[in-house]
Amino acid sequence: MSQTGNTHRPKVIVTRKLPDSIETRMAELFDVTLNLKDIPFSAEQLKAAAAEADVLVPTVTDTIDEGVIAAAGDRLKLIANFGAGVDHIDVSAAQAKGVAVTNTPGVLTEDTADLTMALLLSVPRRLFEGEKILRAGKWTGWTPTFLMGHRIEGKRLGIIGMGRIGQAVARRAKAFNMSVHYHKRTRLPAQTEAELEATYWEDLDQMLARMDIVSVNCPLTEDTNRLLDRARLKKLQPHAVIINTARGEIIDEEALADLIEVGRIAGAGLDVFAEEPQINPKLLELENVVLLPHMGSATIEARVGMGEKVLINIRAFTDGHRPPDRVIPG
Ligand code: 8YV
Repeated sequence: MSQTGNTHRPKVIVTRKLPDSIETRMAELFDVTLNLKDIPFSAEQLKAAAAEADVLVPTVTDTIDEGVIAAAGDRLKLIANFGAGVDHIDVSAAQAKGVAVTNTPGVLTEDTADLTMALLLSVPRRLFEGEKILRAGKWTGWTPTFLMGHRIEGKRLGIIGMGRIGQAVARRAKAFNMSVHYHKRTRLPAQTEAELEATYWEDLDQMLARMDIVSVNCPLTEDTNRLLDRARLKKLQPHAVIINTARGEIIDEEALADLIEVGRIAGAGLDVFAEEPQINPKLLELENVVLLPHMGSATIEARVGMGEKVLINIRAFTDGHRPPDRVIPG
């Protein structure tokens, strides 16, 4: 690897293969160890990396728990996560050990909102059912009643979590003439609410009972873990569809599959799962469920943007400044 001769280059360990342009810049700036083969680290490898690095760059596939943080020597000062969600990192344990955590918000907002809309359109319009039939050579031609789904326009969309991504979904939904509703811990400023033409529900159960489509766009925290448990899912109307591009753990997947199977919920579009990459087998059996492999931010633009954010956070931090995307324990 080429070196510029700077003697104070921080030791940075990256756990997964990142876009080439980001890796190249990392090599120019830092004493970096890349994972070009992209084989995920074991818990032991993570501990070893934490002990050896000044800066660790993990992703959603690395569990940075108390054990990993405890294994860090005095050297580790920053965990610069490649991704917005930090539910896989014990941020409190890091803070207690004097290790800062940063993430990459903002650069994946629009892409994740696009994917949310893609699922939101796919389930009611039965896109993947049609695709499957056609590819299987089972399409016998147009008929007046074949694959009838449901109209999107005029439907009520309930967004759970109205942060950056939730609001980007709301803007898109507005363009589709949907009626936007939301639930969030803290209500949006009146002006933002007015711009989005969004109706606030302080009580999630009340909102769920009234929606045609529900989109999960909140981070995974202790409070949102299994937020949509069996009892809550039962509040949905039988024609309702649920979309999740946030984190699988927010929904009780077993209950979701059961309720879809018996027709108590109409369908689901899921990009995230509680036990990735394992998928609950019951979900795989269901026709009216669209399942995607956690690809909300999978655009070249977003992934390069995320990498650039990681670079900026590391550079700011190691230059003695406050990194722009510091995560404070919630
Ligand atoms: C990322 C995500 O691809 O940023 C997030 O929180 O869920 C994904 O879009 C992943 O986290 C990368 O670590």
